[in-house]
Amino acid sequence: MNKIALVTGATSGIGEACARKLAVNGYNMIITGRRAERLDALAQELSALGVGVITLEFDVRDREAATAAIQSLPPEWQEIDVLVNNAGGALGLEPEYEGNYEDWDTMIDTNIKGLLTMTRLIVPGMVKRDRGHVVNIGSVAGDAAYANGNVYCATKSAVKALSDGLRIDVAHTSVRVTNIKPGLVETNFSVIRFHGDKERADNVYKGIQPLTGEDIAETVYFAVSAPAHVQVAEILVLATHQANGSTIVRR
Ligand code: NDP
Ligand code: 8X3
Repeated sequence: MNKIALVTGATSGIGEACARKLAVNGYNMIITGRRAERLDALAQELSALGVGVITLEFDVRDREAATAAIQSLPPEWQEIDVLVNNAGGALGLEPEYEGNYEDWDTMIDTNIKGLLTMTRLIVPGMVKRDRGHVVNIGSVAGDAAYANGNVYCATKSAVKALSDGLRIDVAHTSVRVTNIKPGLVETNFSVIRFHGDKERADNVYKGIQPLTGEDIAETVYFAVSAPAHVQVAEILVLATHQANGSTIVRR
């Protein structure tokens, strides 16, 4: 059987592009997300490439659902080689002292606790098999806070800490851990951040050529396809006229 990759949040943006990139390169795919119809459409497309595909519809914030989903996999599909912890996002862009409690909870529960749940479910098998790769999708936002980014930036700092911590905890095995830290990537990210305000979302990418989900998938695959003795610990990928989370030159 080909190697198996599981991508969370494969229904859109970076996750969808990662699923395509891995499938094109022969991985059997487990694609997850909350929107079943989008998972089904992607499954059809990837199956046509000749790889096996399983869709799992669950919310990464729901530990019981995540556990049941992983346990529902046929035994040979539970031997996951690559876990891409991608599901996540931002909600709101306000001063910390004016933020919305619900938005905070959603970001913390998804970006930190959801990622941890998936790690806890899948990494024990990797450790046992002495083989595997965890790719966490962090962000430039985790390197330094930017104005009004507060809680989102904190969740991505947590992704960095959790990636670094996991790398230490599996260092006695051949399991590798990579934190990919994208800058501005044009996906559905900003539409969700601004609660559906498309015009405000479009403004985020005005005057600068943003990255695409495919650009990030390339970096994920670079890390995953490196020789077994090479552990790509982190990759920071920015748009060309972006210097960090705050400095973006629009022309
Ligand atoms: P999108 O909004 O396009 O995609 C987000 C994906 O996450 C969707 O597939 C969505 O699936 C999934 N998701 C969100 N919440 C949940 C949940 N509770 N349970 C399961 N799946 C969930 O955004 P991106 O592709 O841009 O974002 C992907 C990751 O990349 C995020 O972690 C984001 O923080 C990070 N990132 C994005 C950057 C950008 O500029 N776009 C830059 C740096 C990092 P569904 O709705 O079907 O559940
Ligand atoms: C997403 C990139 O700069 O909007 O993590 O936070 S940014």
